[in-house]
Amino acid sequence: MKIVALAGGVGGAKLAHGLAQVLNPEDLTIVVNTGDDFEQYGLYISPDLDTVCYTLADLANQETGWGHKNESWLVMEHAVRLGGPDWFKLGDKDLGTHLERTRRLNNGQPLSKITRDFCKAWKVQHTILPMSDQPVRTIVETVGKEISFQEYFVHLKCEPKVIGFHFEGAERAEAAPGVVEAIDSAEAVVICPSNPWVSIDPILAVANLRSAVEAKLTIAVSPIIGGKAVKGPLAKMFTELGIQPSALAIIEHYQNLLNGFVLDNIDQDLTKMIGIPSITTDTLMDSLTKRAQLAQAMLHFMRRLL
Ligand code: GDP
Ligand code: FO1
Repeated sequence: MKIVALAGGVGGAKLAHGLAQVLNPEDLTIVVNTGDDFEQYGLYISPDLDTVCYTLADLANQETGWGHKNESWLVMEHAVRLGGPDWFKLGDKDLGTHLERTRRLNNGQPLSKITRDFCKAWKVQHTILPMSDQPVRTIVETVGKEISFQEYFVHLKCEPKVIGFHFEGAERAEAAPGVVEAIDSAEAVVICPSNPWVSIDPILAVANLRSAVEAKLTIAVSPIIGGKAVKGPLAKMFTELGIQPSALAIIEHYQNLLNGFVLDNIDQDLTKMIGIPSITTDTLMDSLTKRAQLAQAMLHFMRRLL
């Protein structure tokens, strides 16, 4: 069964990893949010792309949820001692990724090609693509101020109250080479349990990507379990936007895009209020086995819907 998964960082990478355990390389393409990308120390950083690639390469730092495993911090320590910014931590191994990616970008290579080359070097067999080769930047709208994504998320620790989001450059951006082709030839699209506001919406803001998804059977997994986010500011964002955080709010968010929905066993009571086919299962991916089990349950569900 050919699948395209749309993914952000932490939640997206976990399900993408599960899907990679149960699908052959030619049957899975993971399209990753690049709205979080920014420059620090003159280097191009693509956090979600790196989280997904490192996770599938078994190089991810499990403790932080971002960055490279077995990390050391010598370069950053020296730079900070000289007055460099310290709020965004770049480990030594991770810096190697950013250095080489920035070098290639400066030589005119597109992000999608660089990602393909890096995945080959990391022996990642499934296809990982950035949503676009053109810049799309998530801007967080807060009272009286618009804030760039990493400034909001990492520097300000998600403290400002959000009133909305927009995605600079999305109207001009096109899906990266291979993205629309992968969606067109897939049997289904999986929206990973990523943050809908700042991980999935930037992907869907790329017009030709969204219209390709609209033509497909599309299934989402709820990133909200029992009214709470597993990690990160998602529940806080919903509340600040005047919406009660719940799995139902996720369905509402994706409106007419979904043909099926996966929610946690804990939220069993909500299923009678869902107007589309749904399954409940254990969606908390706190082990490698549980990532694969959730992916397998989704495949069964999607086969039933096709
Ligand atoms: P980010 O870009 O690093 O913020 O990562 P994502 O947007 O991909 O994922 C963040 C979302 O993943 C949060 O809203 C979490 O609630 C959700 N999440 C993280 N781990 C899990 C999990 O094991 N199961 C489910 N259902 N959601 C998860
Ligand atoms: N998140 C943090 O909360 N603090 C950091 O210092 C930090 C560094 C970092 C370095 C590389 C990378 O790829 C990601 C990093 N993140 C850090 C993750 C952060 O960028 C966000 O979790 C994502 O953008 C949200 O998807």
